[in-house]
Amino acid sequence: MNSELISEFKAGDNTIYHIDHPKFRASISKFGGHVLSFAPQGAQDLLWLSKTAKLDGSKAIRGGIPLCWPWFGPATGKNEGQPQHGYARSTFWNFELLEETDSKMVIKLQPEFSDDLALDFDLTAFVTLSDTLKVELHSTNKTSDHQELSQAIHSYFSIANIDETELGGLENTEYVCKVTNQTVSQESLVKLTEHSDRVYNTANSPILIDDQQRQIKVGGNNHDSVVVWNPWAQNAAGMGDFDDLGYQQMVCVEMANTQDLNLAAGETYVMSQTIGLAD
Ligand code: TA6
Repeated sequence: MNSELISEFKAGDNTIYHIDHPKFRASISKFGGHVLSFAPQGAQDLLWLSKTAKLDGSKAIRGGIPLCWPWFGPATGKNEGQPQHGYARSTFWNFELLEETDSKMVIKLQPEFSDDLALDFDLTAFVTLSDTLKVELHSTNKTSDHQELSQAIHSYFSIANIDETELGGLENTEYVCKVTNQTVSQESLVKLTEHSDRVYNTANSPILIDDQQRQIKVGGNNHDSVVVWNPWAQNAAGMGDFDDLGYQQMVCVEMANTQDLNLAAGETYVMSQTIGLAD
């Protein structure tokens, strides 16, 4: 990408682009098509990145915005035995700078999937950066039959302290707790106090992340679920790429499709997440 505002850095086999624009700062990895950091100018990073994340292309990057596609979670059915969360986050992507103005940048991203994967879908992503960040996934069913798609924009948000943080926008919904496999009603603000892995069956938007120091606004379009995750101490310590105390400064809020989304032959489906500081 050719811009005076973009500098390139190598990390092993990976290339990371750093952008310093009048409206924002960001970094994006070719490996995973993965936004690693994003901050409106004058603000602290909205995204959390593990201090022990692998950035060299050796494994999916822990933090920022991993893209879970063309399935979310464990591979099931005909995909059984393939990687959790699919292939998009562990593939190199090509970037094209579509637009650069004083107010924003638009980048088109396309994954270099191996033909051997014989995927049922094509994927193109668009990242629009200004004082907000929008990640948009365009999935096209390239087969001649209906195909099921699940996906998540699996964003790790940076917070001051999980013990001081509440999530708004999920009141009066239900979620499936993947820790206990129970369906639970969510009547008030979300406050996490232990390992939490929740799939809220809702298209609610925006979700507000309030850590008592700032509010991050997480909007979405065409999602049918909101996933909330914090591994907590024991699980964080058990992941080599998750710094042990990092769970105290992060929460995942993910726009996702987990409710049996089916695309007709040739159909394109667009799901997006937009993040920024609440006014
Ligand atoms: O989004 C929550 C989740 O599905 C959790 O179950 C947990 O597995 C998390 O994703 C991270 O998955 P990963 O494969 O990146 O370790």
